[in-house]
Amino acid sequence: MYSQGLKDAEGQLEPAELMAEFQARIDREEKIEPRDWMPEAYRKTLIRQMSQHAHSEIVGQLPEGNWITRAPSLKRKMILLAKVQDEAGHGLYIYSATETLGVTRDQLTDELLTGKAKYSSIFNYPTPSWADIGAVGWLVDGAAIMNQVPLCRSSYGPYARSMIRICKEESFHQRQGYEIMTVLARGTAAQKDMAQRALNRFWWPALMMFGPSDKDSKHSEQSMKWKIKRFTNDELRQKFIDATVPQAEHLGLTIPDPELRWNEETGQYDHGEINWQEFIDVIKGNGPCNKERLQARINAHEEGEWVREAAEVYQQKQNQEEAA
Ligand code: FAQ
Repeated sequence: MYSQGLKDAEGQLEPAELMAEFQARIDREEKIEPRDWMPEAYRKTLIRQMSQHAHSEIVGQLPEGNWITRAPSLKRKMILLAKVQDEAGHGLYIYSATETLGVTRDQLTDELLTGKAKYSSIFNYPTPSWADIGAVGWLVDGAAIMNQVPLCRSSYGPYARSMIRICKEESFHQRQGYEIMTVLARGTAAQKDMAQRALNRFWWPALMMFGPSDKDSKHSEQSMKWKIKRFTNDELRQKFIDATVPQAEHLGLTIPDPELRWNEETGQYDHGEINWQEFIDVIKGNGPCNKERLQARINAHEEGEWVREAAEVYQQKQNQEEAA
Protein backbone atom coordinates (compact mmCIF):
# COMPACT_ATOMS: atom_id res chain seq x y z
CA MET A 1 0.00 0.00 0.00
CA TYR A 2 1.54 3.29 -1.08
CA SER A 3 0.37 6.88 -0.97
CA GLN A 4 0.35 10.23 -2.78
CA GLY A 5 3.29 9.33 -5.04
CA LEU A 6 5.77 10.94 -2.61
CA LYS A 7 9.14 9.20 -2.52
CA ASP A 8 11.63 8.45 0.23
CA ALA A 9 15.39 9.14 0.18
CA GLU A 10 16.00 5.93 -1.86
CA GLY A 11 13.39 6.89 -4.48
CA GLN A 12 10.83 4.32 -3.16
CA LEU A 13 7.21 5.35 -2.64
CA GLU A 14 6.47 6.27 0.99
CA PRO A 15 4.34 3.59 2.74
CA ALA A 16 0.65 4.55 2.88
CA GLU A 17 0.09 3.57 6.55
CA LEU A 18 2.95 5.75 7.72
CA MET A 19 1.79 8.60 5.51
CA ALA A 20 -1.77 8.34 6.84
CA GLU A 21 -0.61 8.24 10.47
CA PHE A 22 1.71 11.19 9.84
CA GLN A 23 -1.13 13.28 8.38
CA ALA A 24 -3.42 12.24 11.25
CA ARG A 25 -0.84 13.49 13.77
CA ILE A 26 -0.65 16.80 11.92
CA ASP A 27 -4.44 17.06 11.80
CA ARG A 28 -4.54 16.45 15.59
CA GLU A 29 -2.13 19.41 15.95
CA GLU A 30 0.65 17.21 17.37
CA LYS A 31 4.15 18.55 16.89
CA ILE A 32 6.54 16.51 14.73
CA GLU A 33 9.89 16.10 16.50
CA PRO A 34 13.32 15.32 15.00
CA ARG A 35 13.33 11.59 15.85
CA ASP A 36 9.77 10.98 14.61
CA TRP A 37 9.08 9.34 11.27
CA MET A 38 8.44 11.94 8.57
CA PRO A 39 8.07 11.77 4.78
CA GLU A 40 11.26 12.67 2.95
CA ALA A 41 9.40 15.47 1.11
CA TYR A 42 8.35 17.02 4.46
CA ARG A 43 11.98 16.93 5.65
CA LYS A 44 13.20 18.47 2.38
CA THR A 45 10.54 21.20 2.39
CA LEU A 46 11.51 22.16 5.93
CA ILE A 47 15.23 22.20 5.13
CA ARG A 48 14.50 24.43 2.12
CA GLN A 49 12.24 26.89 3.95
CA MET A 50 14.14 26.96 7.25
CA SER A 51 17.58 27.34 5.66
CA GLN A 52 16.28 30.10 3.38
CA HIS A 53 14.90 31.74 6.49
CA ALA A 54 18.20 31.39 8.41
CA HIS A 55 20.18 32.75 5.46
CA SER A 56 17.78 35.71 5.30
CA GLU A 57 18.44 36.57 8.92
CA ILE A 58 22.20 36.46 8.31
CA VAL A 59 22.23 38.37 5.00
CA GLY A 60 19.58 40.65 6.51
CA GLN A 61 22.22 42.13 8.83
CA LEU A 62 23.95 43.80 5.88
CA PRO A 63 21.54 46.60 4.83
CA GLU A 64 21.30 47.83 8.44
CA GLY A 65 24.85 46.96 9.52
CA ASN A 66 25.85 49.46 6.87
CA TRP A 67 24.40 52.23 9.11
CA ILE A 68 25.78 51.28 12.54
CA THR A 69 28.75 53.64 12.29
CA ARG A 70 26.61 56.42 10.80
CA ALA A 71 23.53 56.33 13.06
CA PRO A 72 22.70 59.92 14.10
CA SER A 73 23.35 59.55 17.87
CA LEU A 74 24.99 57.23 20.39
CA LYS A 75 21.55 56.02 21.49
CA ARG A 76 20.49 55.22 17.90
CA LYS A 77 23.81 53.43 17.39
CA MET A 78 23.27 51.25 20.47
CA ILE A 79 19.72 50.35 19.44
CA LEU A 80 20.74 49.50 15.88
CA LEU A 81 23.71 47.46 17.04
CA ALA A 82 21.47 45.43 19.36
CA LYS A 83 18.93 44.90 16.59
CA VAL A 84 21.50 43.69 14.08
CA GLN A 85 22.95 41.34 16.71
CA ASP A 86 19.44 39.97 17.31
CA GLU A 87 19.23 39.09 13.58
CA ALA A 88 22.50 37.16 13.86
CA GLY A 89 21.03 35.28 16.84
CA HIS A 90 17.87 34.47 14.86
CA GLY A 91 20.00 33.03 12.07
CA LEU A 92 21.81 30.82 14.59
CA TYR A 93 18.62 29.51 16.24
CA ILE A 94 17.16 28.62 12.86
CA TYR A 95 20.38 27.01 11.59
CA SER A 96 20.40 24.87 14.77
CA ALA A 97 16.74 23.95 14.27
CA THR A 98 17.51 23.02 10.62
CA GLU A 99 20.40 20.79 11.72
CA THR A 100 17.87 18.60 13.59
CA LEU A 101 16.69 17.51 10.12
CA GLY A 102 20.01 15.84 9.31
CA VAL A 103 21.95 18.54 7.46
CA THR A 104 25.06 20.28 8.76
CA ARG A 105 25.66 23.99 9.19
CA ASP A 106 28.64 23.63 6.81
CA GLN A 107 26.39 22.23 4.07
CA LEU A 108 23.91 25.07 4.53
CA THR A 109 26.64 27.73 4.53
CA ASP A 110 28.14 26.21 1.41
CA GLU A 111 24.76 26.40 -0.36
CA LEU A 112 24.42 30.07 0.54
CA LEU A 113 27.95 31.03 -0.51
CA THR A 114 27.77 29.17 -3.83
CA GLY A 115 24.49 30.91 -4.66
CA LYS A 116 22.53 27.62 -4.65
CA ALA A 117 20.29 28.56 -1.72
CA LYS A 118 17.87 31.47 -1.78
CA TYR A 119 17.44 34.15 0.87
CA SER A 120 14.73 36.77 1.09
CA SER A 121 14.51 39.06 -1.94
CA ILE A 122 14.16 42.11 0.35
CA PHE A 123 17.80 42.13 1.40
CA ASN A 124 18.94 42.84 -2.15
CA TYR A 125 17.75 46.45 -1.95
CA PRO A 126 19.99 49.35 -0.86
CA THR A 127 19.55 51.53 2.25
CA PRO A 128 20.92 54.89 1.04
CA SER A 129 19.55 57.13 3.84
CA TRP A 130 18.97 56.93 7.62
CA ALA A 131 15.22 56.85 6.90
CA ASP A 132 15.71 53.50 5.16
CA ILE A 133 16.67 52.06 8.54
CA GLY A 134 13.31 53.27 9.85
CA ALA A 135 11.55 51.81 6.81
CA VAL A 136 13.33 48.45 7.20
CA GLY A 137 12.29 48.18 10.87
CA TRP A 138 8.72 49.30 10.21
CA LEU A 139 8.02 47.46 6.95
CA VAL A 140 10.53 44.60 6.68
CA ASP A 141 10.32 43.53 10.32
CA GLY A 142 6.57 44.26 10.18
CA ALA A 143 6.20 41.88 7.22
CA ALA A 144 8.48 39.35 8.94
CA ILE A 145 6.23 39.33 12.04
CA MET A 146 3.08 38.90 9.95
CA ASN A 147 4.68 35.87 8.29
CA GLN A 148 6.36 34.45 11.40
CA VAL A 149 3.67 34.65 14.07
CA PRO A 150 1.75 31.81 12.34
CA LEU A 151 5.06 29.90 12.06
CA CYS A 152 5.06 29.69 15.89
CA ARG A 153 2.30 27.09 15.27
CA SER A 154 4.22 25.32 12.52
CA SER A 155 3.93 21.52 12.72
CA TYR A 156 7.69 20.98 13.12
CA GLY A 157 8.50 21.41 16.83
CA PRO A 158 12.03 22.89 16.65
CA TYR A 159 11.00 25.46 14.00
CA ALA A 160 7.85 26.48 15.91
CA ARG A 161 9.77 26.87 19.18
CA SER A 162 12.56 28.94 17.60
CA MET A 163 9.91 31.27 16.16
CA ILE A 164 8.41 32.14 19.54
CA ARG A 165 11.49 33.98 20.78
CA ILE A 166 12.25 35.40 17.36
CA CYS A 167 8.79 36.96 17.10
CA LYS A 168 9.18 38.67 20.48
CA GLU A 169 12.38 40.29 19.27
CA GLU A 170 10.90 41.17 15.87
CA SER A 171 8.12 43.11 17.60
CA PHE A 172 10.71 45.33 19.26
CA HIS A 173 12.45 45.76 15.89
CA GLN A 174 9.23 46.84 14.23
CA ARG A 175 8.52 49.37 16.98
CA GLN A 176 12.02 50.87 16.79
CA GLY A 177 11.65 51.27 13.00
CA TYR A 178 8.26 52.91 13.36
CA GLU A 179 9.65 55.24 16.01
CA ILE A 180 12.46 56.35 13.67
CA MET A 181 9.82 57.05 10.98
CA THR A 182 7.66 58.96 13.51
CA VAL A 183 10.52 61.26 14.48
CA LEU A 184 11.39 61.92 10.83
CA ALA A 185 7.78 62.40 9.72
CA ARG A 186 7.25 64.97 12.49
CA GLY A 187 10.60 66.68 11.82
CA THR A 188 11.61 69.24 9.22
CA ALA A 189 10.24 69.14 5.66
CA ALA A 190 13.53 67.62 4.51
CA GLN A 191 13.28 64.86 7.15
CA LYS A 192 9.69 64.08 6.22
CA ASP A 193 10.71 63.93 2.57
CA MET A 194 13.51 61.51 3.49
CA ALA A 195 10.95 59.28 5.28
CA GLN A 196 8.59 59.40 2.28
CA ARG A 197 11.37 58.43 -0.13
CA ALA A 198 12.33 55.47 2.06
CA LEU A 199 8.68 54.34 2.14
CA ASN A 200 8.59 54.66 -1.66
CA ARG A 201 11.68 52.45 -1.95
CA PHE A 202 10.58 49.75 0.49
CA TRP A 203 6.81 49.43 0.03
CA TRP A 204 6.71 47.18 -3.03
CA PRO A 205 9.75 45.06 -2.10
CA ALA A 206 8.14 44.52 1.36
CA LEU A 207 5.00 43.16 -0.34
CA MET A 208 7.19 40.80 -2.39
CA MET A 209 8.62 39.28 0.82
CA PHE A 210 5.43 37.20 1.14
CA GLY A 211 6.37 35.27 -1.99
CA PRO A 212 4.63 34.75 -5.35
CA SER A 213 0.86 35.10 -5.63
CA ASP A 214 -1.06 31.99 -4.57
CA LYS A 215 -1.66 30.89 -8.14
CA ASP A 216 2.12 30.79 -8.76
CA SER A 217 3.20 29.46 -5.34
CA LYS A 218 4.39 25.91 -6.00
CA HIS A 219 4.88 24.86 -2.37
CA SER A 220 1.90 26.46 -0.58
CA GLU A 221 -0.70 23.74 -1.07
CA GLN A 222 1.44 20.92 0.36
CA SER A 223 2.96 23.13 3.07
CA MET A 224 -0.52 24.18 4.22
CA LYS A 225 -1.66 20.54 4.31
CA TRP A 226 1.34 19.69 6.47
CA LYS A 227 0.68 22.82 8.57
CA ILE A 228 4.19 24.11 8.00
CA LYS A 229 2.44 27.22 6.69
CA ARG A 230 -0.88 28.30 8.22
CA PHE A 231 -1.82 31.02 5.72
CA THR A 232 -1.17 31.45 2.01
CA ASN A 233 1.22 34.08 0.66
CA ASP A 234 -1.64 36.31 -0.55
CA GLU A 235 -3.55 36.03 2.74
CA LEU A 236 -0.53 37.22 4.72
CA ARG A 237 0.28 39.97 2.22
CA GLN A 238 -3.29 41.27 2.54
CA LYS A 239 -3.14 41.20 6.35
CA PHE A 240 0.11 43.18 6.19
CA ILE A 241 -1.38 45.82 3.87
CA ASP A 242 -4.49 46.17 6.04
CA ALA A 243 -2.37 46.63 9.18
CA THR A 244 0.18 48.99 7.63
CA VAL A 245 -1.92 51.49 5.67
CA PRO A 246 -3.39 53.11 8.84
CA GLN A 247 0.15 53.32 10.28
CA ALA A 248 1.29 55.26 7.18
CA GLU A 249 -1.75 57.54 7.53
CA HIS A 250 -0.84 58.18 11.16
CA LEU A 251 2.64 59.25 10.01
CA GLY A 252 1.14 61.51 7.33
CA LEU A 253 3.04 59.55 4.64
CA THR A 254 1.62 58.29 1.34
CA ILE A 255 1.77 54.65 0.28
CA PRO A 256 3.17 54.70 -3.28
CA ASP A 257 0.22 52.86 -4.82
CA PRO A 258 -2.34 55.01 -6.68
CA GLU A 259 -4.74 52.04 -6.82
CA LEU A 260 -4.82 51.53 -3.05
CA ARG A 261 -8.43 51.85 -1.86
CA TRP A 262 -10.50 50.72 1.11
CA ASN A 263 -13.11 48.24 -0.06
CA GLU A 264 -16.26 48.44 2.10
CA GLU A 265 -17.59 45.13 0.79
CA THR A 266 -14.52 43.01 1.49
CA GLY A 267 -13.41 45.00 4.55
CA GLN A 268 -9.88 45.07 3.10
CA TYR A 269 -7.70 47.35 1.01
CA ASP A 270 -7.62 46.77 -2.75
CA HIS A 271 -4.15 47.37 -4.13
CA GLY A 272 -2.26 47.72 -7.39
CA GLU A 273 -0.48 44.89 -9.19
CA ILE A 274 2.94 43.86 -7.90
CA ASN A 275 5.76 43.94 -10.46
CA TRP A 276 6.37 40.19 -10.51
CA GLN A 277 9.08 40.51 -13.15
CA GLU A 278 11.12 42.54 -10.67
CA PHE A 279 10.58 39.83 -8.03
CA ILE A 280 11.75 37.10 -10.43
CA ASP A 281 14.81 39.13 -11.42
CA VAL A 282 15.77 39.68 -7.79
CA ILE A 283 15.42 36.03 -6.75
CA LYS A 284 17.41 34.99 -9.82
CA GLY A 285 20.33 37.09 -8.56
CA ASN A 286 19.83 40.25 -10.60
CA GLY A 287 18.51 42.67 -7.97
CA PRO A 288 20.25 45.96 -7.16
CA CYS A 289 22.54 44.48 -4.45
CA ASN A 290 22.61 40.67 -4.96
CA LYS A 291 26.26 40.49 -5.97
CA GLU A 292 27.40 42.86 -3.24
CA ARG A 293 25.48 40.92 -0.54
CA LEU A 294 26.85 37.53 -1.58
CA GLN A 295 30.39 38.89 -1.83
CA ALA A 296 30.09 40.37 1.67
CA ARG A 297 29.11 36.93 3.03
CA ILE A 298 31.96 35.22 1.14
CA ASN A 299 34.45 37.75 2.55
CA ALA A 300 33.07 37.33 6.08
CA HIS A 301 33.38 33.54 5.76
CA GLU A 302 36.98 33.75 4.54
CA GLU A 303 37.97 36.32 7.17
CA GLY A 304 36.38 34.12 9.86
CA GLU A 305 38.46 31.06 8.96
CA TRP A 306 40.88 31.64 11.86
CA VAL A 307 37.97 31.78 14.33
CA ARG A 308 36.67 28.40 13.15
CA GLU A 309 40.18 26.92 13.32
CA ALA A 310 40.75 28.29 16.83
CA ALA A 311 37.36 26.97 18.01
CA GLU A 312 38.19 23.53 16.62
CA VAL A 313 41.60 23.39 18.35
CA TYR A 314 39.96 24.54 21.61
CA GLN A 315 37.34 21.80 21.29
CA GLN A 316 40.04 19.16 20.65
CA LYS A 317 41.94 20.32 23.76
CA GLN A 318 38.79 20.10 25.85
CA ASN A 319 38.09 16.59 24.54
CA GLN A 320 41.66 15.54 25.39
CA GLU A 321 41.35 16.98 28.90
CA GLU A 322 38.03 15.20 29.43
CA ALA A 323 39.48 11.91 28.17
CA ALA A 324 42.49 12.33 30.52
N1 FAQ B 1 12.58 35.90 -1.61
O1 FAQ B 1 6.12 28.22 -3.44
P1 FAQ B 1 6.54 29.45 -2.77
C1 FAQ B 1 13.75 38.18 8.07
C2 FAQ B 1 10.91 31.41 -3.41
S1 FAQ B 1 12.27 37.90 7.27
C3 FAQ B 1 13.29 34.90 -2.16
O2 FAQ B 1 5.48 30.40 -2.36
P2 FAQ B 1 7.14 28.86 0.03
C4 FAQ B 1 13.75 39.04 9.32
C5 FAQ B 1 10.64 30.14 -2.59
O3 FAQ B 1 11.72 29.86 -1.74
C6 FAQ B 1 12.63 37.14 5.70
N2 FAQ B 1 12.71 33.74 -2.58
O4 FAQ B 1 7.49 29.06 -1.51
C7 FAQ B 1 14.67 40.20 9.22
C8 FAQ B 1 10.49 29.13 -3.70
O5 FAQ B 1 11.78 28.82 -4.26
P3 FAQ B 1 12.39 27.31 -4.34
C9 FAQ B 1 12.77 35.65 5.74
C10 FAQ B 1 11.39 33.63 -2.39
O6 FAQ B 1 8.38 28.45 0.71
C11 FAQ B 1 14.16 41.48 9.15
C12 FAQ B 1 9.77 29.92 -4.77
O7 FAQ B 1 10.06 31.29 -4.53
N3 FAQ B 1 11.57 35.00 6.18
O8 FAQ B 1 14.71 37.66 7.61
C13 FAQ B 1 10.60 34.62 -1.79
O9 FAQ B 1 5.94 28.01 0.20
C14 FAQ B 1 14.98 42.59 9.07
C15 FAQ B 1 8.28 29.66 -4.79
O10 FAQ B 1 7.61 30.24 -3.66
C16 FAQ B 1 11.30 33.73 5.86
O11 FAQ B 1 12.05 33.07 5.16
C17 FAQ B 1 11.25 35.81 -1.39
N4 FAQ B 1 10.58 36.84 -0.84
O12 FAQ B 1 6.72 30.35 0.53
C18 FAQ B 1 16.06 40.05 9.21
C19 FAQ B 1 10.03 33.17 6.44
N5 FAQ B 1 9.32 34.19 -1.75
O13 FAQ B 1 12.90 27.03 -2.98
C20 FAQ B 1 16.91 41.17 9.11
C21 FAQ B 1 9.87 31.70 6.24
C22 FAQ B 1 9.30 32.96 -2.30
O14 FAQ B 1 11.27 26.40 -4.75
C23 FAQ B 1 16.36 42.45 9.04
N6 FAQ B 1 9.53 31.37 4.88
N7 FAQ B 1 10.53 32.62 -2.69
O15 FAQ B 1 13.49 27.41 -5.33
C24 FAQ B 1 8.27 31.34 4.39
O16 FAQ B 1 7.32 31.64 5.07
C25 FAQ B 1 8.09 30.88 2.96
O17 FAQ B 1 9.26 30.18 2.58
C26 FAQ B 1 7.78 32.02 1.95
C27 FAQ B 1 7.68 31.40 0.54
C28 FAQ B 1 6.45 32.67 2.29
C29 FAQ B 1 8.89 33.06 1.96
